[in-house]
Amino acid sequence: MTEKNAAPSGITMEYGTIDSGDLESLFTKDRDYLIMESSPVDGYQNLRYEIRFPEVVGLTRMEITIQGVRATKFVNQNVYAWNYNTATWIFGYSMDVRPALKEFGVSFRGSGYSGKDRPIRLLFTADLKVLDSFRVYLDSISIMAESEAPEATLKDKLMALTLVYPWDTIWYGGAISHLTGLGADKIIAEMEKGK
Ligand SMILES: [Ca+2]
Repeated sequence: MTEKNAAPSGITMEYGTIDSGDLESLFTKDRDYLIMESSPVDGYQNLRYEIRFPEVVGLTRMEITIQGVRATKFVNQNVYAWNYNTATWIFGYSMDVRPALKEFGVSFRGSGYSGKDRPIRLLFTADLKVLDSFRVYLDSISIMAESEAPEATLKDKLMALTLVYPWDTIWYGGAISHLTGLGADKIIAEMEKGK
């Protein structure tokens, strides 16, 4: 299991415009804000944008931290993450954004949220049935990503396994047994090849 922190790598506005700041404004909590303004869509003021993060191979969990959030009107901003397995946006959290600065944490667990050539994609949506536009301020956003260590060597994996199963149990009667769980089939295949 490995953990790493990632900063945003891209932003796309679907509804709304960027008033000031840019992607780099989101890297640190420093009162340098990304400020976005809603656009009118079918009688609503709408803000809909996607923020991407670098791919994390073997991602099993992600904790998203959003700091220094405020809006010029009371508005709920929904957060979704794209799941490549189901090809749908998975709802994560509804952020109750106020004119006063707030902080939010959103988590997603499971597979399908990232992988090789599959950046983490987060979607933020907010709409209000009002005439005048509203603005949303974001100071920083970051992800703590937890993954099954793809770079772990066979030895690392076996060392972890031997904590659960002693060697003589694994090499029971000259054959490999008692190996189950994620990646066990690959380990057995490699061990069989090397014996
Ligand atoms: Ca900032």
